[in-house]
Amino acid sequence: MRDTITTVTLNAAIDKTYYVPALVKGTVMRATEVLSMAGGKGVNVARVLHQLGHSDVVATGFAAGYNGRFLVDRIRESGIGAEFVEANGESRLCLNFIDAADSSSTEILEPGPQVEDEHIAALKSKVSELAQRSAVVVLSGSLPKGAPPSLYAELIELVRASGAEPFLDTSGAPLAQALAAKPAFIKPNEDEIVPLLAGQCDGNLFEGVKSLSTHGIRNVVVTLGGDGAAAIVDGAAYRVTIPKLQAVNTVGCGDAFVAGYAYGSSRGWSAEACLRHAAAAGCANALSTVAGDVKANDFEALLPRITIGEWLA
Ligand code: TA6
Repeated sequence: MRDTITTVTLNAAIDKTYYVPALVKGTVMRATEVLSMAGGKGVNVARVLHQLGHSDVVATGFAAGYNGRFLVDRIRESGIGAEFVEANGESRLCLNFIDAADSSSTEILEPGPQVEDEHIAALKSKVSELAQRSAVVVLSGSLPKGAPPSLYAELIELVRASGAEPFLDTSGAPLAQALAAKPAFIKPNEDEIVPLLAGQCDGNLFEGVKSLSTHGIRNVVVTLGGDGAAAIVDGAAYRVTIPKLQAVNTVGCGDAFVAGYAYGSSRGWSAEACLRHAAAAGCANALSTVAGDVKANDFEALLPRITIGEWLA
């Protein structure tokens, strides 16, 4: 029985969240609170898995320079294994400005360091090694400069060859290229899936998701923000409804959703149970001040408020 869940963050970051009284372009604003966390989508997934009670979590990816050392130290301090490949330059900062007036979030995401062929080769062998003891390997986020758009497809093949389930959460060209490698799970939001379906299925979301599912992707979930999610898992269609919430910070909700799903999937749970756990984690993240953070009491209170029904075409 494999207990490890590995997360791969190729473009890890320090996530900085600035709370400002009102965000007004072209003015000087003073932050009332600033929070810094180890981040990037896969790191957030790792943290939430650990908070949900999965003790054997390892985070890998590229880490560079002073920022890379900061984030590896923070990950280890939180009880998560960190086995990053060192790259040149500096890991990036991702900035999130939360406007207290309307709780809206404005993000500025740096492009990240340049990675070279030798780093990519080292990363591939690290992912293969970790996948051999993992139930699930979650691949998340954008690619750093120098990484080919085919990299996720190559990693999916490696993960599958090592006997683990490859989960993928990315967008744009890296997602489009990775679909042919048939990840076990994808979670685009509506904006991310529409370009993938351009010219197909007459823009019909249900038909689009169904076509991805019939092409060998076992778990296709589309997150719909405050409207919950829709999914096709092993051919069965589900509609996930979530409660109305007073969100504090919605950045990282998708990562928490992936963590909840991986938690259930690694335990062999039903699609309904995985979706419920995922949606409760995603909602709980919205109640925290920082990205990729789920408080146990919020999560427990939200679980019974998630409804899983049938998704009707
Ligand atoms: O999902 C939220 C978030 O993880 C932020 O914390 C930030 O680090 C960002 O996404 C990075 O996304 P990207 O797609 O650029 O890798």
